Amino acid sequence: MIINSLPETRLISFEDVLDKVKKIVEDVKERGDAALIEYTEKFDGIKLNEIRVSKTEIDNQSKKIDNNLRNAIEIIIDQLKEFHLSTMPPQMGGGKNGIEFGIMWKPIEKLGIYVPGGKKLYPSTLLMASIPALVAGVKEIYVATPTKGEIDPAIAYISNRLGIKEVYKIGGAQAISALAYGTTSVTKVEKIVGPGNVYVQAAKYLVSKDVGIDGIEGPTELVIIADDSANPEYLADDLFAQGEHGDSSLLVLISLSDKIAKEVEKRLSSSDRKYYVVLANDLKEAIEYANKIAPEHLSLQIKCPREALKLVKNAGAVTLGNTPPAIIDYNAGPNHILPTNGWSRFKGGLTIYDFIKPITYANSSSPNKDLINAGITLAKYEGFVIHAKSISDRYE
Ligand code: HSO
Ligand code: ZN
Repeated sequence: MIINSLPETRLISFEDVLDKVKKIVEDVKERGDAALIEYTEKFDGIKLNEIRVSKTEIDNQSKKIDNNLRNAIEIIIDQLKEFHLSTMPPQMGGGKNGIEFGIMWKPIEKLGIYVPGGKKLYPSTLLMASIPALVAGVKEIYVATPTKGEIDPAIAYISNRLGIKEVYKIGGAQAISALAYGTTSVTKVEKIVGPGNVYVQAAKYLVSKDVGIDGIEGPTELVIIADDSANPEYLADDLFAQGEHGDSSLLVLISLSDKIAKEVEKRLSSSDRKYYVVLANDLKEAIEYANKIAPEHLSLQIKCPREALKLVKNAGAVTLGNTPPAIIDYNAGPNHILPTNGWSRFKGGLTIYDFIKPITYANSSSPNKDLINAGITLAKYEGFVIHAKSISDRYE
């Protein structure tokens, strides 16, 4: 079905499942492993003897991947590392009025990564979450992923290769609660990142009062801006590609050319899922539409993508010109864990900055007199006389 208007604002709607998820989260928090085993049997149909994947199983499963896949994973690890290393913060700080100030970046200690299972496998998500964390200096990474019995060979290989501390065969809201609060088998972490279905996202929302989360990720979104330099075949491919994630992916083509729009519509018409195809009068208008949607992936398949990039205000990740958006999903370097549901208005995709915290410091033996007095004056105005005294006693 083709809709020739812009999509309505989408809202993350997990209200329907929130009550159910709350019960699961609280049950796991209270009963730990026993609850995890029950929910895994109920929802995943798996009877777990061990929640934690044994070293032997990880070793055996990782041997099952062929050389071709192993080489692919190695090349991608290198590429992702390079991207994240290129974003490391420089030494920051300086001084003014006799005060030395600065920032010390410290990694979080224990990280939980949720790797979705279900109909599709997501070893790429394990790479996308763990590599920036490792580059940031996170020492302990714990992974929860639902299985069909045995752990996926590619996930096992990556876990071994990257030194993941533990992998748990659990999914859904129960896995998020276990990582947030800890159980006998599952280590409690400081932050949980990774995409997942509506139950996983609702659980992340609930535990976010106690642990850090990366955000609430909804279904995949792709907005393409195309002009007559674009190839309709590729445009349709890109839309079909993100449609592989399921029926709720948001797929939009903003076309500057009537001819291109018609060509793409022809290709899309065989499919019964929803596509949005809209015409824009000029590039400025097209970018305005895209900024309004604030998509997860934005693709600029136009003659002058760099110029257009400067006008982009809201997007998770952008691909320029003929670059396929799927390269972000796998092998370009930037993350595929990105803000959805219009959240790119106020946040970006996962980077090393999700795993390091700025700890600020100040140091001075002899600040400037005016600065000392300014502090004392403001403290007294607020009625904090001892604050004022503690400054004046030192420096006056
Ligand atoms: N397009 C998804 C990521 C993904 N695609 C993983 C394939 N595997 C969200 O950016
Ligand atoms: Zn994708």
